[in-house]
Amino acid sequence: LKEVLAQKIPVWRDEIKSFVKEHGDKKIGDLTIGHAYGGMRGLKAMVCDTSEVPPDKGLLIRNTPLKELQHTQPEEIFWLLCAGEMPTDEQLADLQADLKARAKKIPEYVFAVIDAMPKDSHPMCMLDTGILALERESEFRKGYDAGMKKDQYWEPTLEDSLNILAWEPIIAAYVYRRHAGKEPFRIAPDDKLAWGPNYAHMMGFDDPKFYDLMRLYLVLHSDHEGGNVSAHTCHCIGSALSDPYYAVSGGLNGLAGPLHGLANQECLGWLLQVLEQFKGVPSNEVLEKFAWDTLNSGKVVPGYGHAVLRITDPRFDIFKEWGGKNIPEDPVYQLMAKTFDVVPEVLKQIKKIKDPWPNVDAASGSLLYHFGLKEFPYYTVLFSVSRTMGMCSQLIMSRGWGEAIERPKSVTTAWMKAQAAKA
Ligand code: HAX
Repeated sequence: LKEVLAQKIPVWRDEIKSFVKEHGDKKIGDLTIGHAYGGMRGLKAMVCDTSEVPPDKGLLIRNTPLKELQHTQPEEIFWLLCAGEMPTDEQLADLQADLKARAKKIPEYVFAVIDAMPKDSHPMCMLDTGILALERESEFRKGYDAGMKKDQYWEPTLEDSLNILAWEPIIAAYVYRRHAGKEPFRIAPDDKLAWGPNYAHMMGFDDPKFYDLMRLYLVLHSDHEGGNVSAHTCHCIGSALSDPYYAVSGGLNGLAGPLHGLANQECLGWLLQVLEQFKGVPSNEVLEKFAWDTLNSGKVVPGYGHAVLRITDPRFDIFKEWGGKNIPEDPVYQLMAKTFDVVPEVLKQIKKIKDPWPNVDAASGSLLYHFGLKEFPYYTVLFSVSRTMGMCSQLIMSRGWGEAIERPKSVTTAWMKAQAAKA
């Protein structure tokens, strides 16, 4: 991968430099007071080449629709995100062997750091802390301290990223078993397994169907362009040349929010509450009333709506299809599928909601639950392991083309009011 990037990055860097030199003063949008107070929604103010999310299509990874990538391995996706093309079989095998070799070198102190935390700390907090603790290993920081040149920044960023990707499933599996009180907390990796199934194995699962679900899960959550909270946070931290351990840990802290990655935990909770209250899958009418009750109590219906998408999230479709093929009789799966028939019709009646359709988090939990992964505070950790591929590839790209430190200008409400009066 490093050899491929060493060919491509200088070309991309020159292309971007001369593009910005020639066109840097051209306008690409208008900024309003609404943007500044409204979470900068839709504002085109950053660049991400690894993936994009057209509102009417959903995720494209390097221009390829996700549905065309659903049978791949996550390692292939990481390669695609970084290099812009799929690896050959030989390249994939090389990357997989590299990750396995790195996994063997995980520093032991990370487990002691996690052990110092209460067992009921949130699994996301344990994961983020573990990654941050490993910052001592950063090759980027060592290179920077030794005076590395700017056009070399991407190389140790790649090195750190590969170490994080090799170590994170081990830490995440440890967090799972420790949080759930499943001894032994550590299960040794199986060298015969690829990255995704190996993660499942270290968590203590050995069902081939679950291996395939884990593969799919890691593919589907890998990236979602640059402006979402986790990617943007990681990017912002990285732009200060903080190394990938700082940046990825920070990005994952953002993923831990209920409006972002934690929605999968919330969504499964919502489905289970329905099942318990109505002693099974209720009728459409009952489900509709339950959705209204949720909304009327001031809560969001988790798993529905999106800041960018205006269609059913293709990631939801892919998961739903997988469930239909593999676990069609499961009651939580059936309820999840039924909710899809009912909830959008309810949300469409609320004018302010721009997207009434399900996002990825509406489906994933029900599938995990079927296979006995019932500790739903853990679900966002799975999301994190996958999303680290996106965050790391975005960091490698940014360091590759020498992106500047982020520093938008903030203004006061008094300034805004004066501006409004002038306008
Ligand atoms: N239930 C109830 N109300 C909702 C809603 C939902 N599912 N989706 C949006 N709304 C509300 C918003 O809360 C907002 O209300 P206020 O103006 O009173 O604050 C209004 O509708 C307009 O929101 P929007 O413009 O349609 O959506 P936003 O871009 O502001 O927010 C969210 C997008 C994903 C945060 C939002 O749809 C939501 O809270 N959904 C439920 C939580 C969820 O599923 N999050 C996961 C999203 C995918 C993801 O990032 N995964 O990691």
